[in-house]
Amino acid sequence: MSILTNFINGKNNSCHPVWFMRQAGRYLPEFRKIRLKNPDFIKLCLNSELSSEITLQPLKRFDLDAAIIFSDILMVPYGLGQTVTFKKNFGPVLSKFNTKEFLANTPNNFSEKLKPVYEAISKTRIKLENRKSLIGFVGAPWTLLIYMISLKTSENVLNVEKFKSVKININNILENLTEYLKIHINNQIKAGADVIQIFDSWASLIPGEDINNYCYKPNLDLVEYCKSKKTPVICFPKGIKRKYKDFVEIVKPNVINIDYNLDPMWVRDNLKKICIQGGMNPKILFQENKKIIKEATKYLDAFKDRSYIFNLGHGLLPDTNPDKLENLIKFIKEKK
Ligand code: 1CP
Repeated sequence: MSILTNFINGKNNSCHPVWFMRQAGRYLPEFRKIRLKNPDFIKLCLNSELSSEITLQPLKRFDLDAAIIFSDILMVPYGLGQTVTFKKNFGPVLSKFNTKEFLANTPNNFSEKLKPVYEAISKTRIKLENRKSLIGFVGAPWTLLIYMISLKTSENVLNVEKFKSVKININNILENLTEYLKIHINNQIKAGADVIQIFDSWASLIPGEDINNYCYKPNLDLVEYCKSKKTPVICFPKGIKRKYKDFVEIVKPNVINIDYNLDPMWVRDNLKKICIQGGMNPKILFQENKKIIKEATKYLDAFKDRSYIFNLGHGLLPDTNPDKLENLIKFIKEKK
């Protein structure tokens, strides 16, 4: 078993494992070099040789305990037939999604379209040291829907008009999406992923009265699915504030990734008996090393008697200096 799975299962908790969301990406010059030659992001994700190479880039540089497969949560909408492009300085743009058609039909080439993702996982698993984890992931159904039917405005708030116009169908769409996500999770596990992370990056946009149906329920369904496959699962319901407590009690993932808006002391006292991951604001990495270490220590101290996986409260930002990350990783590793 890998360091991370052992740790999550409560074996050898004498150190804090370390990995970073978006550790494979734009802050690394070696990634930017590949990206420059591959302007189509989806095509790059479907190039199993290159996506495996990119996955391993951060592990060549740093003493990390896990790799996360270089892919994207939007590969699922792609697998379901949407075209996905990335507009510079704007973000993802998806073609129109016909929800009625989605509910009526079964796209049968879903796994086939995503095959290169699974091949990338298999290739990476072979090259990765045995004791290192390979993390597979999915976007939670609500977060995918946000992108699939443009449910948020460019100011990152819920598009209320749009939301009202589709509300009647949302439960059904989320349930349908969940079935495809299970297929995607299972394919990743079969290919060699030994941990799954579920990103609910836009859970904060769910109106209060709908949090159970749109967040807890679909996450629970996916968590139970991962558990049935004997694969540890990490949840990240970003931005739901103190509802993290209900989330943990209802969904019961193996690990909960906290975001940077949560006070680590509140987390320690309220999210009990669960392995915690992350928390530090990725913007801290723009400060000088001393300040970075001070902030990291805040998290290590808060969780010193707990199972704690070091990570951030959201993904690494593109302007992060890799040297500062290296310094931070060395510090965490020496703290053991
Ligand atoms: O070079 C580029 O322009 C592409 C930038 C990029 C990268 C490196 C995108 C576009 N996606 C990724 C990879 C990616 N995305 C990974 C790879 C593994 C790793 O973490 O190293 C993962 C796990 C994701 C997951 C993802 N994609 C999320 C969930 C996590 C989060 O950041 O909240 C979301 C919301 C997306 C959508 C997405 N993909 C890319 C963009 C620009 C966006 C929009 C949101 C954003 O700007 O972060």
